[in-house]
Amino acid sequence: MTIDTDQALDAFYRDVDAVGLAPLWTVTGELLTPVPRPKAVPWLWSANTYRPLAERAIDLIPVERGGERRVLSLRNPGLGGQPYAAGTLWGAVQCLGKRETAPAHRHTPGAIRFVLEGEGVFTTVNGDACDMHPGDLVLTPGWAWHDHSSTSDASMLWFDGLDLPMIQALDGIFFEPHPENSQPIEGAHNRSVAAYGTAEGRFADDQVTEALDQTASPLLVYRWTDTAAELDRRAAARPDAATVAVEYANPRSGASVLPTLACGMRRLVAGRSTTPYRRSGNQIFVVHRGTGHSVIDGQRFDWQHGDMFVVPSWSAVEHRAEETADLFTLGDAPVLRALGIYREQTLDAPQDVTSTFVPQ
Ligand code: GTQ
Ligand code: FE2
Repeated sequence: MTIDTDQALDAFYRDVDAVGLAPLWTVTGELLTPVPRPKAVPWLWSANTYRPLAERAIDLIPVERGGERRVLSLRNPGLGGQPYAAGTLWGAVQCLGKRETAPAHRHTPGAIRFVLEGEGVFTTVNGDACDMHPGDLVLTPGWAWHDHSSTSDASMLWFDGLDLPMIQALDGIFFEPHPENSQPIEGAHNRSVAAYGTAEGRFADDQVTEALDQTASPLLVYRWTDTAAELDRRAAARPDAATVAVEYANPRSGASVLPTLACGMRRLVAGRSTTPYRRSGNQIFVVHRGTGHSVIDGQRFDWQHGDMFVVPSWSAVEHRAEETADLFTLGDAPVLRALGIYREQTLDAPQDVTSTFVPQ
């Protein structure tokens, strides 16, 4: 190219930039990648690390209006300091000390709780007080009033999953505090369990494939005892399987528990490796029971009860339990499915392990 053309090009790019335009052709390869390139990286937060910090937070930090919740969020180091576990998913540890109440509020992001340890807390969701026990899944759908109250002398820990970053990306965040610290409770506790707790269709296969349901499941609590019984049944029916899984389903429609979020539980038989796969959409895993490891994009992540790890979109993943394990999973696949862009792939061979993750 001649000097004239070089100068003309430089001037052109300056003029384009100066008026708030950007050329696509210089960034096409970064924008239209052959496969998803999530900024979030595979990562693990160990219970041994977060548990003592949660206990210190209980001693140091009151739960008050404004702050609203005593929550430590999973901050993925790939996301440049944003407090998100993955590009679309919020993951966190929430703790409540004895006899405390986290004030009532509502917001457009939907939330799910998976209980890690402790007893005596209930979450009130639009007037229905939902008792929480370890292994239970509790839903707080978008725009539902919710507050958490401890009735015991022990503290309690649970995992929070929200679609907050997704709703944030859509510029759809609305938030409102309730006029009272705790909302009124209507009738007996666990009304949604009384109405739907034994409903057909509250557990679906590995992944729900129904069309999007714009409403959340009317069943707000999925008890661990029921989930465990369902997994036992599935494992008994498939004695040769290395893994069985359920997805928690909306018993009314067969869709995912929330319009944006899918929750599941995967049981891993000790000493058997699962088939490696990739899926579009992000996933957070919470280890409910057992020990083992997962290989994510060639990196080995060892885990035990209470550990949480992220499998970003299109990362290759396979699992292996040392002791029979149950892994709770949270994912955004319902959104990709609703938009017709969901993809998955089974890989032919186990991954080569090239490194081992060292938890912080
Ligand atoms: O418990 O209401 O982890 O509003 C983040 C935002 C929990 C909650 C979180 C929330 C909550
Ligand atoms: Fe909330």
